Amino acid sequence: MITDLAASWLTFSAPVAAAQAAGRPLVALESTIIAHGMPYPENIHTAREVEDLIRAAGAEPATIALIDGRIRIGLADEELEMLGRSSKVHKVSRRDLPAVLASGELGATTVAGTMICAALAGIEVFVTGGIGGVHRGAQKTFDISADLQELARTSVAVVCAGAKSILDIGLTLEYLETHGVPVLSCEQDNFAAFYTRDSGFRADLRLDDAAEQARFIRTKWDLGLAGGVLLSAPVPEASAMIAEEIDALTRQVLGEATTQGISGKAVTPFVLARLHELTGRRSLATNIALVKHNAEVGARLALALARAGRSGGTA
Ligand code: PSU
Ligand code: MN
Repeated sequence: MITDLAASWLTFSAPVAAAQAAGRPLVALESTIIAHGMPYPENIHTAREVEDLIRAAGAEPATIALIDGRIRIGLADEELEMLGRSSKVHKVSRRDLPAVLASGELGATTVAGTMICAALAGIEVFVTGGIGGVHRGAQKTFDISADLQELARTSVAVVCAGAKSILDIGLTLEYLETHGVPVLSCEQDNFAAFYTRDSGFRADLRLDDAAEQARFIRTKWDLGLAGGVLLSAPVPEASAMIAEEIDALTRQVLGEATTQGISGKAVTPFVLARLHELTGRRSLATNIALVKHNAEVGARLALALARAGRSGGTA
């Protein structure tokens, strides 16, 4: 349950507040993908297109960021623009939230950061591109995204196109299993691989229909099993990259990161930017396509959850 004290840090945009008051379904969106995941101006265009897709599907988008010492739920166009243009935006995960809020500086929320804020705001569905995960070589570096811990503890359904293939997907799924995070898939049996459709690993359960997904999620939370649910949707076929190509480039770029001493929270933005560069922006086009597709899947899920009611047995 959200405390009044926590709620006092939130500011809702007028459209989000109106949708919430009317009981219309909401879909949370992250801002790290805008500030650190894509170059300007594609980041802003994509953010707007994703919001429009969610509205067209009958839900209200709520892009989340930290601005002027407030957790902002729903952003105005100028604020999206500011996040997309500024080079001084913090990447905010669980660890960073208090410091960036207290400083009043600009913060873009990661999957973990956005899940925390969405849960505080009472939003059940969150759409992203790909989640963070266990990095390749984590046996040595201990680099495991805080996104995974957040999925274990915070009750938000996260729609993603799998985990970025820059990660160790097998270990990421092991970690999620250990922490009791259900991994659902739609449109295919296997967990998606971000730039490509097939990670080679099966999801726990395939549920294509949004009503079925909603019933699963309600059941989990009705039982008091706190924590997230991951829903994997593959990038549309026409926009997918060729696995061999992206894998080879990924290995190259991860090598560059090591040589240049890039570590911690800088790794993911570095790798994404280098891949965009090396593929002549084809990886960027794929990234945009998969986020837009996730927005449609997430909006359908938010509608189904709203139809199923907040709690109480069968849908
Ligand atoms: N997915 C994208 N682009 C991104 C990210 C995910 O398509 O930029 C971001 C998310 O915000 C995710 C973060 O939470 O990368 C993971 O960073 P790290 O590996 O440092 O935890
Ligand atoms: Mn990391």
